[in-house]
This record gives sequence, structure tokens and C-alpha cells, in this order.
Amino acid sequence: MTTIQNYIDGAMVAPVSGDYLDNYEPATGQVYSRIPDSDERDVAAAVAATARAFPEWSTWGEQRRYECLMRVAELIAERREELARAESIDTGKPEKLAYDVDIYRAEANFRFFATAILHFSSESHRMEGQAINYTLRQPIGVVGCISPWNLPLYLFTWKIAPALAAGNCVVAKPSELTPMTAYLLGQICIDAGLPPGVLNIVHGLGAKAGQAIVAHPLTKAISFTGGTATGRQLAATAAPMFKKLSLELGGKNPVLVFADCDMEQALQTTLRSSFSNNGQICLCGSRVYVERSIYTEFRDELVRRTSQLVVGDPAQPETNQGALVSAAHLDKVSGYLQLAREEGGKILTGGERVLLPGRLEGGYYIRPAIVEGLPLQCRTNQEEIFGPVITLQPFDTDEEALALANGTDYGLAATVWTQHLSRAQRLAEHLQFGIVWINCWMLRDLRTPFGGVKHSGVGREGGVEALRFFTEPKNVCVKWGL
Ligand code: TXE
Repeated sequence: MTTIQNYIDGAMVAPVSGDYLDNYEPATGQVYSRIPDSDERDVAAAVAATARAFPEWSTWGEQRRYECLMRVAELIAERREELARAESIDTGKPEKLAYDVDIYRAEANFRFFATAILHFSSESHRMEGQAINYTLRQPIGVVGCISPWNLPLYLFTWKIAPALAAGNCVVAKPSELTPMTAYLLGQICIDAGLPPGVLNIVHGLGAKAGQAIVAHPLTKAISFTGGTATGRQLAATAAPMFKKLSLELGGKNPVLVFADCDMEQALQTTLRSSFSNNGQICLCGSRVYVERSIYTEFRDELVRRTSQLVVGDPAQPETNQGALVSAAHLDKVSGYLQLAREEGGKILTGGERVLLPGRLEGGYYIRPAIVEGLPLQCRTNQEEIFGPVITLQPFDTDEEALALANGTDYGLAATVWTQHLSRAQRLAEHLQFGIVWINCWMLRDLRTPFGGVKHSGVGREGGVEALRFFTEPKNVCVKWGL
């Protein structure tokens, strides 16, 4: 059984307490590794190492930082298969999905931000006849990065790479449910020659290790992805300390399907946007609204295709749906399906627990579900389920579709299926979301701003937005000489 260690000051170290937590394999429901149950003492050691490393790392220059981060990317690429297997075992997601999406993207995150820093520039403002202002964008110092379990290495590196590229030193914590690839990343950083203390990875519980990172007076900025309730709690700690905050939180994303859409494209992509990674992606569409004239046809075909998805062993290439991340999450998703029934919903397909034979018999498997007949205001349509469950509802007009789409507290991503250009543009103007996809889903350009509005978060990640977040602007005003 692997015993994961913290990565602090360039070395793998045990937690100060000597205590470890069990880590479960979702596919089997069995404990398969142990992770440090870190507390504020481990965080203090990590912050101290980070603070020591900062003066040198921040003055290395962009070119040297670029070379170092590219070495990390290359080592991720070399170990792609091992990392994908580890991610699959830790999360329950199909190994193929981990390989194609998660690990590919972790590597891309490092490459993207290593090169982005070479092109990063700041503004100057000339005051005619008086002065020139130029803005320095300096690294902040010690920053905290806290990430969730759904896309472990993908989201961990999405924060760490821009923070490091911009010249900061980082204390990071992966989710306690999915620590394995973060542990392997620590080893990769050692092999890549990242100087000690530049990145520190502390494992453990959110309320203990995570809270200690947020509350530490030396962490000047916190980048967080996770649940909305956790984001609120984190902001309550960080805001009175005037820390910079980037919060990427939950979603309840709508998909609007108009009668003039390319039906085949809309069906194929809605199947993916509903059930990829078992619906455990903050961008998944969970409320699907279909124009009434094509509702029955679209519904029946989506139900047919959904019922054919293969729920099975994440290690097998034919598996579409692996296991949910934890027993608690399986209970949560099953609880929402029960609630959907109580609220008057009809389950058109799925929702049953799947019991697989042999070593997989204790795994957290469930059939992807489609629910019909629920009003917008019910809890099933308002609260984030974060599982393989979508609701379907017909609409009659553009105005109704827009009101349904905007009718929750969340505002992360919306998808629109229509061939009608001006309708698409009009909706894009009025949809209250950080991201709008027209005739596509999850088509990601890493240069674009990424994040949500309303209860889906504060701030943006991606491209220049991330580099701006991880730097402090300082204006310098130089008066013309006499
Ligand atoms: O997330 P948490 P959980 C949603 C989804 C899911 C729910 C809860 O609905 O069911 O959130 O998931 C750390 N101070 N999303 O419980 O608790 C924690 O250790 C500092 C949406 O896993 O928010 C982990 O590293 N850190 C989401 C990270 O925060 C704390 C992805 C996220 O955990 C902390 C995941 C604290 N007080 C879940 N408490 C998305 N939008 O992508 C916890 N943590």
C-alpha cells in the first residue's frame, strides 16, 4: 500500500503528527493508500520553505522559469500512462478519459503558462507633456492553491503553473479524496530540478490543512476550485485579511436546444456534456431545455443513447462510465434521485446502483439518469448534484428559454444549440454566465477567461487573467525631465 508524503522544501516528508488518512479506490470501495493528515504545523513548514525560496525564484527571469516549467511538462508527458492509471484508480474515472483529458491537459497547462510568461506584458499610459506611467506586474510572494477531486491533476496544475510562471512560490493542497497524482507531481518536480520550496504540496483535510493555508498570514492570494459552500467559508477567512481571491465554484448549467439545431451534433454533444466523468465536471450541462416541436424526438433519442452507456471497470477501454468518487458522493447523488421522485419527477432512464462482480463489487457505480417533469423552482433543478443526473424540460419561446436558463443562483456555463446566428448572439448577450458555448461544449482555448458569475464564483482563470491574478500591479509615474 502506497503511503503518500507531503512535498515540502524539495523533499518528501511525513506529516508532523505522524497521522495518516485512508484513501479509497472508488472502483472497488477498498482502501488502497494512505495520505498525510496534515495540520497547521505542516502548513507552517511549507509556508516557511516557500518564503525562503521566493527571493531567488522571483528573480530567476522568465526565460529560466520557462525552461524549468517546460521540463516539468516533459516529465508529465514521459509518465503519461502511469499518471493516467493513477488518476483513474484514485477517482474511478475511465483510464482512457484520464489519459485523453486529464493528463494531456496537466501537461498542456505547464507548457501553456511556461510560454505565456514569455509573452506577458504590462501597460503604459503617457500623459502628454507631463509624464509616463508604466505598470509593473510583480509576483505576489507566497500563494495558496486548493483544488477539488473531479479533475485532480488537471485543475491542480491549472492553478500551480500560472502561479509559478509569474514568479510566485506556492503552497498547494489537492483534494483528500484524490491525492495520488499530486503526490506524483511532487516527485516529477524533484526530477525536473524545481528548486526546493518553490512548490510545496500539503495533503490532508480541507477543514484542517486547507483552512491553515487560507488563514496563514503569509499566503497573500488564494486560488480555489470547489463547492460554493466551501468557497463562502474560505472567503470569510480570507477577506478580512485582504487576500486576493479567485473562486471557481459550483454550477447548474443549462443547455438550450432549439428546433433549428443540427440534431445529431446536439445529441452527441449533450450526451457528453451530461455524463462525461459521470457528470462530475463543473461545466457539465445538468438542465436540458428543448424546443417543444423537437422535444419528444430529442428526448427519446437521448434516453436511448444514455441507456446504452457502459457502466463498468474504469480500467477497461469500452467503459463509458466508471465509479463515482466516493461512497458519500454516491449517497448524495442517490439522495437527489429520491428527491426528484418526491418532487414529482419521472425518471426516464437510469438512477439504479450498479453492482459489478468480483473485486469491483464494493465500487460506487450508478446508471446515468434522465429526469422529466420537474419545474424550475424545485430543489432538483436548483441545487448542484454534480453527478450523472440531468433534467429535461420543453420550452416554447426564446424568452422562456432564457428565463429558464438564468433561473438559478449559479452562473458558470451555458450551451446553446441553434443554426440561427442572430438568436445565438442575442442569447449570448443575455445569458448570465461566465462561459457561453454555441453549438459546442468543452471546446477550450486556454487563452480565454474562465470562471463564473453569481454563486459560481469570483474572478477568472486562464490566459492573461491568471497571470494578472498571480501578480500585483504597481504603477510607476515618471515626470518628464525639465
Ligand atoms: O468540495 P470541497 P467537495 C461541488 C460539488 C460537490 C461539492 C462538495 O457539488 O458535491 O462541491 O465537494 C478543500 N478551507 N464541487 O466536498 O469541500 C478540500 O479539501 C480550505 C464543485 O469535494 O469544496 C478540497 O481540496 N480548503 C467543484 C477543496 O477544498 C477547504 C469541484 C474542494 O473541496 C476547506 C468539486 C476549507 N474550509 C466539488 N474545506 C467544481 N466547481 O469544479 C474544504 N477544502
